[in-house]
Amino acid sequence: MRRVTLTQFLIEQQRAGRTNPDLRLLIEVVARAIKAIAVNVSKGALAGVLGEAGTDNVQGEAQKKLDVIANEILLQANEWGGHLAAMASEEVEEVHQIPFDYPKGGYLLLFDPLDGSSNIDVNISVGTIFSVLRFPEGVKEPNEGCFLQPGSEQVAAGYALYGPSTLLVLTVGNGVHGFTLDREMGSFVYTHPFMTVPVDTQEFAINASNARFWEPPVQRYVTELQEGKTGPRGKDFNMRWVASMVADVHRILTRGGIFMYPMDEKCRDKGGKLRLMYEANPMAMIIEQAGGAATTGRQRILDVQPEKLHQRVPVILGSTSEVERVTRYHLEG
Ligand code: FBP
Repeated sequence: MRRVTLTQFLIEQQRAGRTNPDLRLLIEVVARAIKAIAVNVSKGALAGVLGEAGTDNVQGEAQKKLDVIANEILLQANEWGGHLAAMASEEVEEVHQIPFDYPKGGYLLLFDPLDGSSNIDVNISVGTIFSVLRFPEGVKEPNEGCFLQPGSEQVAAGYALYGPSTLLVLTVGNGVHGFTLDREMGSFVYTHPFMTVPVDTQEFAINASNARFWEPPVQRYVTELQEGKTGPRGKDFNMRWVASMVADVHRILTRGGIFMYPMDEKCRDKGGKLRLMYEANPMAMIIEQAGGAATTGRQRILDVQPEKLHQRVPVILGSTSEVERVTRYHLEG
């Protein structure tokens, strides 16, 4: 089979009118940054990049050294790229402005530089998640308000998975496509065309240690899954929880499943656990582009009107039939 690189794939998308030169070049800059992050992640203790950084992020969470390194790599690469008006990162409180002496562009980039931080020091897969929005016309200075667009306004979304192999999974609104990093060539090679989420599944992912905090609809749904053949579902379900959203979502994109980080009494005061703008929205766009569904339990995630850059939301996504069932349980109250 002809090996197609990410660059060739994006040029073909552009020729087909599905993307434009600026967005294509922006995605290539992000992909280059991801390759640099992959090198750091794979070096681990050899490069002294494991462990705590000794600082906290905007969410008040202790930062890992790799959180800071990955964040710096993405900021520096994209500041220089010339395709952005501004950026937003899980690790930075304010909107990150492009230095005055660098060229600016028509897009806004949002990212979680290193997702699954709790798994870094134990060598379990982690990732990077990104989302691209248009910079609103007529606005002079980029500010937080520019970013507060519903997920349905995203023009591109993707994630990198730093696992046994490094993968880049991407959508520009024409299906979901996966690329594997060929370390010898130093290029991402097109290996997973038109990834789709099977409609049905017998696999669910949730942090069961939070069970006592769940709302009744989730209690009911998970209990029925655990009852399996002996219960109303009449079939057995298996559970998986990597605690790296990227790894759990990639499994679902590959073989189906449902991922849940629902509202519960432990995270209610924060509005949920996962962040809307650079975790839930990009993953929801990818899952929907792959034929799946993504809700908060009560609303389609891509329809949520953002109010704050770092706001959190409940997340339920994956195989349509299961997402629709647990959402129905929420709406039945
Ligand atoms: P960050 O690591 O980027 O803060 O992401 C949050 C996250 O690690 C998700 O990747 C994952 O799904 C979830 O938190 C795991 O939560 P828990 O520790 O409750 O299992």
